[in-house]
Amino acid sequence: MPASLSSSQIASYRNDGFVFPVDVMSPSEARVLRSRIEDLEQTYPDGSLPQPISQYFRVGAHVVIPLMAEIARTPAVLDAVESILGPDLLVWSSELFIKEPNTRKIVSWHQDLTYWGMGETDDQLTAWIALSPATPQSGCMKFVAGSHNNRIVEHRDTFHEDNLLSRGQEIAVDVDEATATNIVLEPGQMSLHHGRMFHASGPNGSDDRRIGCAIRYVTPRVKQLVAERDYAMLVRGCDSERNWINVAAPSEPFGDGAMALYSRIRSDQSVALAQGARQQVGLYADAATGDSVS
Ligand SMILES: O=C(O)CCC(=O)C(=O)O
Repeated sequence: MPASLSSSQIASYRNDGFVFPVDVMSPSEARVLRSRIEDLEQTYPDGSLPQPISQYFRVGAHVVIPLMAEIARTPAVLDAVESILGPDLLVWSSELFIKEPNTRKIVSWHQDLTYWGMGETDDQLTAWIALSPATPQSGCMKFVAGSHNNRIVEHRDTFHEDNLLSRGQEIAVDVDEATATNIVLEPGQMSLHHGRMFHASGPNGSDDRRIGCAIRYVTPRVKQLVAERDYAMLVRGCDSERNWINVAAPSEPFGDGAMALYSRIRSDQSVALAQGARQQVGLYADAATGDSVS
Protein backbone atom coordinates (compact mmCIF):
# COMPACT_ATOMS: atom_id res chain seq x y z
CA MET A 1 0.00 0.00 0.00
CA PRO A 2 1.33 3.49 -0.75
CA ALA A 3 2.38 5.26 2.47
CA SER A 4 0.89 8.59 1.37
CA LEU A 5 -0.54 10.43 -1.60
CA SER A 6 1.72 11.20 -4.56
CA SER A 7 2.37 14.82 -5.46
CA SER A 8 -0.05 14.52 -8.40
CA GLN A 9 -2.79 13.15 -6.11
CA ILE A 10 -2.20 16.05 -3.71
CA ALA A 11 -2.37 18.47 -6.64
CA SER A 12 -5.66 16.86 -7.76
CA TYR A 13 -7.12 17.39 -4.32
CA ARG A 14 -6.00 21.02 -4.23
CA ASN A 15 -7.33 21.74 -7.76
CA ASP A 16 -10.49 19.66 -7.80
CA GLY A 17 -11.36 19.37 -4.10
CA PHE A 18 -11.23 15.57 -4.25
CA VAL A 19 -8.99 12.67 -5.11
CA PHE A 20 -9.84 9.05 -5.96
CA PRO A 21 -9.37 6.12 -6.12
CA VAL A 22 -6.92 5.66 -3.27
CA ASP A 23 -6.15 2.03 -2.35
CA VAL A 24 -6.33 1.68 1.41
CA MET A 25 -6.97 -2.04 1.92
CA SER A 26 -7.32 -5.19 -0.15
CA PRO A 27 -10.75 -6.26 -1.42
CA SER A 28 -10.66 -9.21 1.00
CA GLU A 29 -9.94 -6.89 3.96
CA ALA A 30 -12.90 -4.74 2.87
CA ARG A 31 -15.05 -7.89 2.69
CA VAL A 32 -14.10 -8.77 6.28
CA LEU A 33 -15.04 -5.26 7.48
CA ARG A 34 -18.35 -5.50 5.66
CA SER A 35 -19.16 -8.83 7.26
CA ARG A 36 -18.22 -7.48 10.71
CA ILE A 37 -20.67 -4.59 10.12
CA GLU A 38 -23.36 -6.99 8.96
CA ASP A 39 -22.70 -9.17 12.04
CA LEU A 40 -23.39 -6.08 14.20
CA GLU A 41 -26.70 -5.61 12.40
CA GLN A 42 -27.60 -9.24 13.23
CA THR A 43 -26.43 -8.99 16.83
CA TYR A 44 -28.31 -5.76 17.53
CA PRO A 45 -31.75 -5.98 15.87
CA ASP A 46 -34.10 -3.02 16.29
CA GLY A 47 -35.39 -2.89 19.84
CA SER A 48 -32.21 -4.29 21.41
CA LEU A 49 -30.57 -0.86 21.78
CA PRO A 50 -32.20 2.44 22.83
CA GLN A 51 -32.25 3.45 19.16
CA PRO A 52 -32.05 1.42 15.92
CA ILE A 53 -28.49 0.52 14.98
CA SER A 54 -28.93 2.59 11.81
CA GLN A 55 -28.97 5.69 14.05
CA TYR A 56 -25.61 4.79 15.61
CA PHE A 57 -24.25 4.03 12.15
CA ARG A 58 -25.16 7.54 10.96
CA VAL A 59 -23.99 9.78 13.82
CA GLY A 60 -20.66 9.43 15.65
CA ALA A 61 -20.41 5.67 15.13
CA HIS A 62 -16.81 5.53 16.39
CA VAL A 63 -17.97 6.62 19.87
CA VAL A 64 -19.95 3.43 20.52
CA ILE A 65 -18.66 0.90 17.95
CA PRO A 66 -15.00 -0.17 18.32
CA LEU A 67 -14.93 -1.37 14.70
CA MET A 68 -15.69 2.14 13.44
CA ALA A 69 -12.90 3.62 15.60
CA GLU A 70 -10.60 0.95 14.17
CA ILE A 71 -11.55 1.84 10.58
CA ALA A 72 -10.99 5.53 11.35
CA ARG A 73 -7.44 4.66 12.49
CA THR A 74 -6.52 2.56 9.41
CA PRO A 75 -2.86 3.53 8.80
CA ALA A 76 -3.19 3.82 5.00
CA VAL A 77 -6.23 6.08 5.40
CA LEU A 78 -4.42 8.28 7.94
CA ASP A 79 -1.30 8.45 5.74
CA ALA A 80 -3.37 9.77 2.84
CA VAL A 81 -5.31 12.22 5.01
CA GLU A 82 -2.03 13.43 6.54
CA SER A 83 -0.78 14.21 3.03
CA ILE A 84 -3.55 16.81 2.79
CA LEU A 85 -4.26 18.02 6.33
CA GLY A 86 -0.87 17.56 7.99
CA PRO A 87 0.36 15.45 10.91
CA ASP A 88 -2.24 16.24 13.60
CA LEU A 89 -5.58 14.59 12.94
CA LEU A 90 -8.83 14.14 14.82
CA VAL A 91 -11.99 12.30 13.86
CA TRP A 92 -15.05 14.48 14.35
CA SER A 93 -17.58 11.94 13.07
CA SER A 94 -17.85 8.61 11.32
CA GLU A 95 -20.84 7.27 9.45
CA LEU A 96 -22.00 4.35 7.37
CA PHE A 97 -24.00 5.25 4.28
CA ILE A 98 -25.87 2.07 3.40
CA LYS A 99 -28.19 1.94 0.40
CA GLU A 100 -30.15 -1.28 0.16
CA PRO A 101 -30.34 -3.05 -3.23
CA ASN A 102 -32.87 -1.62 -5.69
CA THR A 103 -34.08 1.20 -3.45
CA ARG A 104 -34.73 4.90 -3.95
CA LYS A 105 -32.59 6.48 -1.24
CA ILE A 106 -30.42 9.29 -2.55
CA VAL A 107 -28.18 12.06 -1.29
CA SER A 108 -29.02 15.48 -2.72
CA TRP A 109 -26.44 18.05 -3.85
CA HIS A 110 -24.91 19.59 -0.76
CA GLN A 111 -21.76 20.86 0.92
CA ASP A 112 -20.87 18.97 4.09
CA LEU A 113 -19.85 21.99 6.14
CA THR A 114 -23.24 23.72 5.76
CA TYR A 115 -24.66 22.65 9.13
CA TRP A 116 -21.60 21.45 11.01
CA GLY A 117 -20.85 24.71 12.81
CA MET A 118 -17.20 24.79 11.71
CA GLY A 119 -17.42 27.73 9.33
CA GLU A 120 -15.88 27.34 5.86
CA THR A 121 -12.65 25.72 6.94
CA ASP A 122 -10.14 24.10 4.57
CA ASP A 123 -8.97 21.94 7.49
CA GLN A 124 -11.72 19.34 7.22
CA LEU A 125 -12.09 16.48 4.76
CA THR A 126 -14.00 13.24 4.43
CA ALA A 127 -12.49 9.87 3.64
CA TRP A 128 -15.19 7.70 2.06
CA ILE A 129 -14.18 4.04 2.02
CA ALA A 130 -16.06 1.63 -0.24
CA LEU A 131 -17.02 -1.66 1.41
CA SER A 132 -19.02 -2.78 -1.64
CA PRO A 133 -18.76 -1.67 -5.29
CA ALA A 134 -19.60 2.04 -5.72
CA THR A 135 -20.72 2.54 -9.32
CA PRO A 136 -23.23 4.77 -11.13
CA GLN A 137 -25.65 1.82 -10.97
CA SER A 138 -25.24 1.33 -7.21
CA GLY A 139 -25.45 5.08 -6.47
CA CYS A 140 -21.83 6.15 -6.13
CA MET A 141 -21.04 9.73 -5.12
CA LYS A 142 -20.69 12.47 -7.76
CA PHE A 143 -18.41 15.47 -7.28
CA VAL A 144 -18.21 18.79 -9.16
CA ALA A 145 -14.51 19.49 -9.65
CA GLY A 146 -13.44 22.89 -8.30
CA SER A 147 -16.70 23.52 -6.44
CA HIS A 148 -14.78 23.62 -3.14
CA ASN A 149 -13.60 27.06 -4.29
CA ASN A 150 -17.12 28.36 -3.56
CA ARG A 151 -18.06 29.62 -0.17
CA ILE A 152 -20.90 27.74 1.53
CA VAL A 153 -23.84 28.44 -0.78
CA GLU A 154 -27.48 28.67 0.22
CA HIS A 155 -29.17 25.34 0.98
CA ARG A 156 -32.85 24.56 1.43
CA ASP A 157 -34.19 21.75 3.60
CA THR A 158 -36.52 19.28 1.86
CA PHE A 159 -36.87 16.62 4.57
CA HIS A 160 -37.69 14.25 1.70
CA GLU A 161 -38.16 10.68 2.92
CA ASP A 162 -35.87 9.27 0.23
CA ASN A 163 -33.04 11.61 1.17
CA LEU A 164 -30.35 10.18 3.44
CA LEU A 165 -29.17 13.60 4.66
CA SER A 166 -30.24 14.75 8.11
CA ARG A 167 -32.48 17.56 6.79
CA GLY A 168 -32.75 16.45 3.17
CA GLN A 169 -30.82 19.63 2.52
CA GLU A 170 -29.94 20.60 -1.03
CA ILE A 171 -28.04 23.38 -2.71
CA ALA A 172 -30.54 26.10 -3.65
CA VAL A 173 -29.02 26.79 -7.07
CA ASP A 174 -28.93 24.42 -10.06
CA VAL A 175 -25.92 22.15 -10.18
CA ASP A 176 -24.91 21.14 -13.70
CA GLU A 177 -24.95 17.31 -13.46
CA ALA A 178 -23.06 17.11 -16.76
CA THR A 179 -19.98 18.56 -15.09
CA ALA A 180 -19.95 15.98 -12.28
CA THR A 181 -17.46 13.12 -11.92
CA ASN A 182 -18.73 9.69 -10.87
CA ILE A 183 -16.62 8.47 -7.97
CA VAL A 184 -16.35 4.82 -8.93
CA LEU A 185 -14.66 2.73 -6.24
CA GLU A 186 -13.89 -0.94 -5.74
CA PRO A 187 -14.21 -2.36 -2.22
CA GLY A 188 -11.07 -1.30 -0.33
CA GLN A 189 -10.63 1.96 -2.26
CA MET A 190 -11.51 5.40 -0.94
CA SER A 191 -12.05 8.96 -2.07
CA LEU A 192 -11.15 12.11 -0.15
CA HIS A 193 -13.32 15.19 -0.49
CA HIS A 194 -13.20 18.76 0.78
CA GLY A 195 -15.92 19.99 3.15
CA ARG A 196 -17.16 22.59 0.62
CA MET A 197 -17.33 20.10 -2.29
CA PHE A 198 -20.68 20.06 -4.16
CA HIS A 199 -21.62 16.38 -4.05
CA ALA A 200 -24.57 14.02 -4.31
CA SER A 201 -25.42 10.38 -5.03
CA GLY A 202 -28.25 8.59 -6.80
CA PRO A 203 -30.35 5.53 -5.94
CA ASN A 204 -28.98 2.01 -5.73
CA GLY A 205 -30.30 0.12 -8.75
CA SER A 206 -27.94 -2.81 -8.23
CA ASP A 207 -28.67 -6.16 -6.57
CA ASP A 208 -26.09 -5.62 -3.81
CA ARG A 209 -26.03 -3.23 -0.86
CA ARG A 210 -23.96 -0.11 -1.43
CA ILE A 211 -21.94 0.44 1.73
CA GLY A 212 -19.65 3.41 2.28
CA CYS A 213 -17.85 4.34 5.45
CA ALA A 214 -17.43 8.13 5.71
CA ILE A 215 -14.85 9.38 8.23
CA ARG A 216 -14.79 13.13 8.91
CA TYR A 217 -11.29 14.32 9.80
CA VAL A 218 -10.37 17.74 11.19
CA THR A 219 -7.13 19.33 12.31
CA PRO A 220 -6.78 20.79 15.82
CA ARG A 221 -7.16 24.26 14.28
CA VAL A 222 -10.83 23.71 13.42
CA LYS A 223 -13.31 25.06 15.99
CA GLN A 224 -16.96 24.49 16.72
CA LEU A 225 -18.46 27.96 16.24
CA VAL A 226 -22.18 27.34 16.76
CA ALA A 227 -22.62 24.72 19.48
CA GLU A 228 -21.22 25.41 22.91
CA ARG A 229 -18.89 22.43 22.83
CA ASP A 230 -17.92 19.64 20.46
CA TYR A 231 -15.97 16.40 20.55
CA ALA A 232 -13.34 14.59 18.48
CA MET A 233 -11.02 11.58 18.74
CA LEU A 234 -7.30 12.20 18.28
CA VAL A 235 -5.98 9.63 15.79
CA ARG A 236 -2.55 10.98 14.85
CA GLY A 237 -0.06 13.53 16.18
CA CYS A 238 -1.13 15.83 19.00
CA ASP A 239 -3.90 18.29 19.76
CA SER A 240 -2.14 21.37 21.06
CA GLU A 241 -5.15 23.67 20.48
CA ARG A 242 -7.70 21.83 22.63
CA ASN A 243 -10.66 23.13 20.63
CA TRP A 244 -12.25 19.69 20.95
CA ILE A 245 -13.22 17.60 23.94
CA ASN A 246 -11.04 14.59 23.20
CA VAL A 247 -12.88 11.26 23.29
CA ALA A 248 -11.30 7.80 23.42
CA ALA A 249 -12.19 4.82 21.23
CA PRO A 250 -14.72 2.51 22.91
CA SER A 251 -13.50 -0.82 24.29
CA GLU A 252 -16.75 -2.73 23.64
CA PRO A 253 -19.80 -2.15 21.45
CA PHE A 254 -22.48 0.01 23.04
CA GLY A 255 -20.94 -0.03 26.56
CA ASP A 256 -22.71 2.02 29.25
CA GLY A 257 -20.07 4.79 29.51
CA ALA A 258 -19.79 5.17 25.74
CA MET A 259 -23.57 5.27 25.38
CA ALA A 260 -23.82 8.07 27.96
CA LEU A 261 -21.08 9.99 26.13
CA TYR A 262 -22.86 9.36 22.81
CA SER A 263 -26.07 10.93 24.14
CA ARG A 264 -24.14 13.98 25.32
CA ILE A 265 -22.36 14.36 21.98
CA ARG A 266 -25.57 14.00 20.00
CA SER A 267 -27.32 16.49 22.21
CA ASP A 268 -24.49 19.05 22.06
CA GLN A 269 -23.98 18.64 18.30
CA SER A 270 -27.70 18.97 17.61
CA VAL A 271 -27.41 22.68 18.48
CA ALA A 272 -25.38 23.20 15.29
CA LEU A 273 -26.85 20.41 13.16
CA ALA A 274 -30.48 21.37 13.74
CA GLN A 275 -29.95 25.16 13.85
CA GLY A 276 -32.66 27.01 11.94
CA ALA A 277 -34.51 23.83 10.88
CA ARG A 278 -38.25 24.25 10.43
CA GLN A 279 -39.02 20.73 11.62
CA GLN A 280 -37.38 17.98 13.65
CA VAL A 281 -34.10 16.75 12.26
CA GLY A 282 -34.60 12.96 12.47
CA LEU A 283 -31.01 11.98 13.21
CA TYR A 284 -30.88 14.54 16.04
CA ALA A 285 -34.51 14.44 17.18
CA ASP A 286 -34.94 14.11 20.94
CA ALA A 287 -31.15 14.18 21.30
CA ALA A 288 -31.40 16.12 24.53
CA THR A 289 -33.47 13.38 26.20
CA GLY A 290 -31.88 10.39 24.44
CA ASP A 291 -35.34 9.12 23.44
CA SER A 292 -35.93 7.03 20.34
CA VAL A 293 -35.73 8.77 17.01
CA SER A 294 -38.26 8.32 14.27
O1 LIG B 1 -22.66 7.95 0.64
C1 LIG B 1 -23.19 8.81 -0.06
O2 LIG B 1 -23.84 8.53 -1.06
C2 LIG B 1 -23.04 10.27 0.28
C3 LIG B 1 -22.08 10.51 1.38
C4 LIG B 1 -21.79 11.95 1.63
O3 LIG B 1 -22.50 12.83 1.24
C5 LIG B 1 -20.61 12.27 2.40
O4 LIG B 1 -19.90 11.35 2.84
O5 LIG B 1 -20.31 13.48 2.59
